[in-house]
Amino acid sequence: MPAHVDLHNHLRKLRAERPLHLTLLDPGKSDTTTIGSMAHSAAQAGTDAILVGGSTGLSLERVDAAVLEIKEQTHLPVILFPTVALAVSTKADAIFFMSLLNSSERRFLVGEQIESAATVHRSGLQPLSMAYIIIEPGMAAARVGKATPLPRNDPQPAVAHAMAGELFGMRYIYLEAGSGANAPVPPTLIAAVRDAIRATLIVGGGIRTADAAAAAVGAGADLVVTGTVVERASMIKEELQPIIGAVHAY
Ligand code: 1GP
Repeated sequence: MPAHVDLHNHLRKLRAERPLHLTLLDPGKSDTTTIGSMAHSAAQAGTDAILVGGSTGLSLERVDAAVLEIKEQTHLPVILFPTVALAVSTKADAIFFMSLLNSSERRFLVGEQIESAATVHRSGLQPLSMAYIIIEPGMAAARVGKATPLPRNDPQPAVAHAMAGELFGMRYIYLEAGSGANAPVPPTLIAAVRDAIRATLIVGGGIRTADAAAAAVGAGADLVVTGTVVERASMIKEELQPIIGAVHAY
């Protein structure tokens, strides 16, 4: 996507028409060529943007190479979804500049962010401020981020975290069940958070079917993220299309 485009505005305009689907690609799990072909297929299936990130095995070299390859293979916006400052690639269009609100470690609340701030400032990466909130089961994101996942059957803690994120001025709130979760964030929890905030609501983790994607947008998600479904698919375009279709159809 052209460098001068305001991605926040672009997403906002698209969202005014329909919810959005984002594909998460993890350079810690897949090599550069595989990432490129996954991005190509996801673009053909109609995804709206590519997120690049992961919890383990990331280096700047791997993230840079992945971003460049995605840009080679697609015209989609590329947004970094970083865990650590050292993996902040300046080749992307934007960065979810995020705080893991239920982490018990300063490093994931503000430390990595302080470390990467000068790079982000210099880079031309568009910062998209985000409150990252991990819900049970949480998976590697919770383990690596030193977060006790919030309960999935009691919406109140998640609502309070989301409200705090919005009061901080964060424009995006991400409810994360963790990559590979056996169940996604429950629709009742999504709906409770939706009712409490006006910020753009992102939901991901454990969404692998069109029904699950439809349930997330039906409950109020603006953006739905899937990752594992692409990594595991034998025919990415065919398997991703119904999920994206369910998101776009709402
Ligand atoms: C993880 O929410 C994302 O950060 C995606 O999760 O891999 O389970 O789709 P899945």
